[in-house]
Amino acid sequence: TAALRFLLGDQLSRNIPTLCGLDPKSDVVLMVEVMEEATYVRHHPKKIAFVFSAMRHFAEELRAEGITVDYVTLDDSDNIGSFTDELERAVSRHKPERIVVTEPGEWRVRRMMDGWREAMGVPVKILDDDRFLCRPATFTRWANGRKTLRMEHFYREMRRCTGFLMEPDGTPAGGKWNYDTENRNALPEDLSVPSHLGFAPDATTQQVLHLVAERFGHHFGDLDGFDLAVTAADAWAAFEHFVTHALPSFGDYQDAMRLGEPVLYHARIGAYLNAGLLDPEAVCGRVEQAWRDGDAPLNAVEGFIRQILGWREFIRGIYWLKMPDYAATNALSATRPLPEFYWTGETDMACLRDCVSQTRKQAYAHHIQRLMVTGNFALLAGVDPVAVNYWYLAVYADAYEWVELPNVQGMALFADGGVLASKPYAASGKYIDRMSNYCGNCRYDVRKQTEAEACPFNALYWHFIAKNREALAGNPRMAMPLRSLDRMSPEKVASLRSRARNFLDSLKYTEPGAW
Ligand code: FAD
Ligand code: DLZ
Ligand code: SF4
Repeated sequence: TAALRFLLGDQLSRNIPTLCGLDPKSDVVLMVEVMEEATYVRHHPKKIAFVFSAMRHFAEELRAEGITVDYVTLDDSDNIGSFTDELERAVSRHKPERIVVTEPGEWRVRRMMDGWREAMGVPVKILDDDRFLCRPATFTRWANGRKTLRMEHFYREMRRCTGFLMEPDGTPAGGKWNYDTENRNALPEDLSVPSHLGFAPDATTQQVLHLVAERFGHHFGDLDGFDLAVTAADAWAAFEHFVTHALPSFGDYQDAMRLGEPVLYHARIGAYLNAGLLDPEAVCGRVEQAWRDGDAPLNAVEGFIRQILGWREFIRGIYWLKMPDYAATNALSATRPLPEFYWTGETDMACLRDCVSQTRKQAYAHHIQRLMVTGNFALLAGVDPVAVNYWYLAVYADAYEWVELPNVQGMALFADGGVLASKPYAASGKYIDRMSNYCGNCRYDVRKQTEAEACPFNALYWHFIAKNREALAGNPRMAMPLRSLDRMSPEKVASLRSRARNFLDSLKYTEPGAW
């Protein structure tokens, strides 16, 4: 064998650098299902099934082109369970002249890869992952010398250099860079939401579902009802369905939540993008085309492109700029264990119950649910970032550390002290009530503050502001809540804080490692 081309489970793109210049006569593509990747956190069974099935389908597509794929399944009796061990075994099988890989998404795996250069006894070529629109080195150059790193500045640079939604004279389409002020509507009660395209499992997926049920059935999450796309063609069909049916209202209802409706006007393509089944540039191009064809308004299209060209790329840039120290930041000294209801869904708080239960069923929640319900609660309650990160990395089908960690550490928990966000996204029950119909279906009363039946988010919010007042005092964007706190009577503050403490004391908690 000339080149052994090692392809990871989130690199399922035909144009991945690993496969560039492949010679079917002399090269072998290696793909491995390994216990280490399936259990470094206890992933949701739907996520494992998605990755394995997408890997198997991708291998079949390569074989159909006449490429030799050496595919090691999880239940292969010789499988020794880790990337490094399986690569070593493959090297002794194929005796390649060189190994070719593309840099991985995670720091953890990057460290392994750096070790391969010595361990494998053959040259290892680690290629840049050019499926992203901004390379880590370019991001570092952009970041160097800036006092603060803000997505909005980065995003404008990205718009300029890619040309997405730009007029020929270099101005942004429609005259504004950002239409977010038009994107914060609550969902009218009588509005029926669009359907989303799901896919019945084929024979390959059914085999995988069987394997996953047997090996990982004890992980948090339901396996039944699996309907994710597992090929690039189906992922694109799901995305096209979104473009036709949901994109036109994506902007208007981006922040809305409704009981029992997990997806609303979102695309549900995170898992497809992150595994390589969809290409971010193609997705942005298709959405821009919908606007140029008059099929979707600019506020929706700009809002959607900003999520991918702006947020997704910015988040990845922060990850590689700040790792490995970033994972250990804890600016607000949060130490509480994770409440048990994150794993059981057993709570009287209707918002949290809905978000956890749909997460268990579908390995999915949309951004505002992740940020303003489960994330906000963890922030206000002062849950240890390590425990919160474990949960987010395990439960979502689109979770890989490069994108999960900055979103949790920086956006939801403010654990990085403001590297990523200019203020903590802390909110009382009022925000959840404005953006959802949860509160009307809840045992707690969102208008009450300190009574036993009062919405816990209200007291927790003021408890959080009071507890972290020193850490937040220098932040101009926190001046308003801090002033409101100062205007409250000491008795009011004391009763809010005691309500918060009593509520937190009444919860059950999980110890690390319990899941
Ligand atoms: P849509 O709302 O339809 O948006 C389209 C796409 O934009 C998404 O698929 C995603 O690729 C991109 N996008 C949107 N927001 C972000 C963001 N903040 N960061 C990066 N990309 C973004 N996203 C992940 O892909 N993996 C994660 O593990 C993950 N963990 C998160 C944890 C927390 C606490 C928060 C607040 C956000 C997290 N996100 C994560 C970002 C975002 O919530 C998801 O990308 C989104 O909900 C996926 O659903 P969708 O495809 O329907 O998104
Ligand atoms: C997420 C995942 C899982 C569950 N299993 C595998 C696997 O068995 N084999 C594989 O190649 N990749 C898997 N992945 C994706 C990897 O964890 C991912 O490639 C690394 O985290 C680098 O981002
Ligand atoms: Fe959530 Fe409070 Fe509303 Fe209940 S009342 S759904 S706990 S925000």
